[in-house]
Amino acid sequence: MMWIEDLRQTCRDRLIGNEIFFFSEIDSTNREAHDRARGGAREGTGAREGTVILADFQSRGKGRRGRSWESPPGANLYLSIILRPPICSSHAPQITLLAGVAAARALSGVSGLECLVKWPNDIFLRGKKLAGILAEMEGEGSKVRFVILGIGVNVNWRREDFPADLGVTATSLHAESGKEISRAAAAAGLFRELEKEYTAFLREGFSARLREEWNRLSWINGKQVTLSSPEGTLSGQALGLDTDGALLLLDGEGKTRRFIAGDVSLRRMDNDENGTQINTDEHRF
Ligand code: BT5
Repeated sequence: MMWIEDLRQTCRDRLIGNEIFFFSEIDSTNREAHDRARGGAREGTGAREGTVILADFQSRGKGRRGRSWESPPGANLYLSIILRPPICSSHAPQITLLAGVAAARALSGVSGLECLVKWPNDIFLRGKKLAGILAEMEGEGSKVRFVILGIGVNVNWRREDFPADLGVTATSLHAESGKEISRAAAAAGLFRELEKEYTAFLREGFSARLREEWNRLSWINGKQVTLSSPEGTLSGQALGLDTDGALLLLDGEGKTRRFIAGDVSLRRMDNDENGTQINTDEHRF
């Protein structure tokens, strides 16, 4: 496909996208990236950092917790990036947050529309899900061996082609702008912003600047949300990120509560600006 060649040209001197493996059809780019990151016994250490697996169609696109990602051909971006950050496993979830900031910025840039982050792994546009992030880590002791950063973006998906169950909750750049958007340009912008945030993260860790940027782009800050975690559910006002990336919530008694690693889910019961009700989203940080 032509657009892959354009993308390869744009990214050939960069860290992210230096090597791009393209599949017209695959089960899941995260699965493929995982296998390549591990490498076979004979290949030694596995694929290098920044390697991208990109597909036109996924037959078993993955969401979190066994959920699936709708991945029709010819319209969208499904990609996975191999990262090898020298960090503690406990900090790996911060990569989802930095990727959210990078993706929101890149997708706003390419579409001219306001794309926002929703804790911990969604990109929202006009109150609907535009993109999802699935970061899967493999550890070695307490350190990260590699992270597979998977991102699915609805780019040129026509609204009339959405499956019925996503009709209300999902959107695409085309559905909101009415314009065909170049997948090569969207991917190139995404890789550029990701590389910027990722290299800053390697230098500075999860910095105050990154946290403020996330908060500025947050779709939920200031809103009433309900979070479900293994300890139960809690409704409150989303205050934004704590210094480590945990979500802060102001409960009914005026106490600030932290939500961090483990099985945290988020449920929104109030109506968003468009009057759509979204009450079954689940999230794990
Ligand atoms: C996510 O999961 O949002 C992570 C999605 C990651 C997909 C990428 S594509 C490239 C890479 N390779 C993979 O195999 N996966 C990654 P989660 O937060 O669990 O959300 C999943 C839920 O989003 C589903 O249960 C649906 O409700 C909804 N959904 C499914 N497909 C969608 C789509 N194309 N657009 C918007 N929402 C969708």
